[in-house]
Amino acid sequence: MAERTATMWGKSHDVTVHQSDPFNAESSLAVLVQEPVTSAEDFYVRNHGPVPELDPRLWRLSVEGMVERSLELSLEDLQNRFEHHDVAATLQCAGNRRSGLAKVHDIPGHPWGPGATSTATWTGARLADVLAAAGAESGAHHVAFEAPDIAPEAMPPERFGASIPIAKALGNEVLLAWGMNGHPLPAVHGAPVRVVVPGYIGARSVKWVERISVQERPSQNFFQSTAYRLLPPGIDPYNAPPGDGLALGPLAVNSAILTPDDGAVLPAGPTAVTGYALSGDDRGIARVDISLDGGRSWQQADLDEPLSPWSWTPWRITLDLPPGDVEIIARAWDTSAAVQPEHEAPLWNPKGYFNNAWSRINLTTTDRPG
Ligand SMILES: Nc1nc2c(c(=O)[nH]1)N[C@H]1C(S)=C(S)[C@@H](COP(=O)(O)O)O[C@H]1N2
Ligand SMILES: [Mo]
Repeated sequence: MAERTATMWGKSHDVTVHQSDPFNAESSLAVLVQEPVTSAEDFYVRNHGPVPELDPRLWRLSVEGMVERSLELSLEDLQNRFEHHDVAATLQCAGNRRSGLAKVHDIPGHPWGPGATSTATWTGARLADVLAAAGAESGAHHVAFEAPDIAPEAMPPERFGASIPIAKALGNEVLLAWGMNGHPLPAVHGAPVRVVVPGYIGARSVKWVERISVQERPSQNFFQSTAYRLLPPGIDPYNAPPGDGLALGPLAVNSAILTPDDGAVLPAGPTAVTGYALSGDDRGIARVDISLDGGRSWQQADLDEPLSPWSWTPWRITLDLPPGDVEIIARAWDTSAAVQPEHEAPLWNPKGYFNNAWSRINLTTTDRPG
């Protein structure tokens, strides 16, 4: 069943399906490491409701609120009236690595590993250009997005929405994207047009966007006011009122070990270890440290040049693994000198967001042959 749904949405057999309906799937770690850009068939999917299958000829985008001129744009308008831009950007769900937090204490929601993240080259118009055409008024502080998919988890059920501060919305990196890796956006990723907000949690990159509103306050939508908020421990995540906790925006510095697999059995000796590192907003990755002795000593991984300031930094290192049980630890530093914290327990929060504790895998090595 899960396999069938994955194929239905154009996904490869390598993705891990967490839910068939709504469709939610995590990328394979071994596949993520192979290319700096993730193919559409291997890109993770996070849906809160059924995928709306929209006719691109009938789709319209309205731009309204605190603007001098409201706009109603067809896909042709968007493509003909505005310059086209390509941005390589990583999307990452705020729930990425939730499974690690759930081991500390129960958390409702999909037990995502480190594969709720992927990178694509997005093609579209700059949100800033569209806002300039509408003429945002002074006094506007937020830009809200709304899509037609109805999420049953909101009470009462509600369309998916989000907002970002206007300063972010005016950044050159924020796109209204119709293309993904040189192809039209697939339905499951938001066709005909989605917002791409690089450096922010994935939830702000609203798929199937059809309404943009320039406003004084953040969106009142469930996914801005109630979900995707970091709550203090001790709060019931099902009954927290709107406005509780802090609304998540820019991602925290994070990394993951992609290969070898956690739990692998392999020969001792020189072994290639690979992963990704990513930070929030316009912060880059400065360093990735690797430890084989629980964090007493560290060596530095080699960093690949990221495709853009908005995409992850793949890293690699060859480690001489001793025979026996081995734990490999990775931690990333970003360009603001923020570093991943050691433990998951102090990061625990009722909805399981922002697990950026040190990444760890445990291996068993067998004696070198001969
Ligand atoms: N309309 C709409 N947009 C959405 C969502 C959704 O459920 N509906 N999920 C969000 C979340 S939580 C994430 S992490 C990203 C995932 O994007 P992807 O499915 O293209 O990987 O889309 C975001 N945009
Ligand atoms: Mo997400």
